[in-house]
Amino acid sequence: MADHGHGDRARGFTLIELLIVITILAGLMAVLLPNLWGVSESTKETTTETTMLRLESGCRTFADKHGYFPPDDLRWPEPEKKAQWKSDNGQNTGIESLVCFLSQSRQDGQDLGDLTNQLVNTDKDDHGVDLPLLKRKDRVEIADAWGTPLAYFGKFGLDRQQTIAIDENETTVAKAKKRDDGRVFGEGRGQLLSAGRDRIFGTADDLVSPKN
Ligand SMILES: [Ca+2]
Ligand SMILES: [Ca+2]
Ligand SMILES: [Ca+2]
Repeated sequence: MADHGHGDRARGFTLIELLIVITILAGLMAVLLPNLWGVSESTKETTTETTMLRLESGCRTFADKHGYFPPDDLRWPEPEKKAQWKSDNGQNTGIESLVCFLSQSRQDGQDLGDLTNQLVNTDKDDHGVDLPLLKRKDRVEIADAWGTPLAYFGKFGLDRQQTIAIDENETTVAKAKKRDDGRVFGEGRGQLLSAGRDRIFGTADDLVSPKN
């Protein structure tokens, strides 16, 4: 009987110890996980903003050379220049157009070839011809760090909503983000917009460039 009682106490003690350990671990996770989550989310924000700044600088280089900002409709504004590529399916057109125009020459734009992880093609379309710098036919767009294609509104397209393909089966609509005074960010230049961590356009976590 005595042994039996001792055994019960030993088992009970082990269970209590186990519970304490579980409680401590749960407490640690509750403290640490949101921090780790927060760090990775802010890293993604930084990555996305860096990409947008780079595209913005590409836009300025392009504008210095051509006298206008890259179009968001895959059409050359100069009537004598005729696009060699196919017309678009109406999805991701703004950002596809930006990639296309920045990729025409290194002097006029930016070689985006090293953005491998961010070059996506969620609407699975193609140009029909190779882009000069990227040397690929698929009509790629640039995604933010959460995998949603960025929206690019050109100078004359800031009041036009765009259809963005989240993936092959889901599309959403993006509108240029407005400042508190009701004017759009990037007025007179153009705007880049990320849907942010919630992957929904038009919510508070959206990232915009330029910031004025
Ligand atoms: Ca498209
Ligand atoms: Ca595409
Ligand atoms: Ca959002």
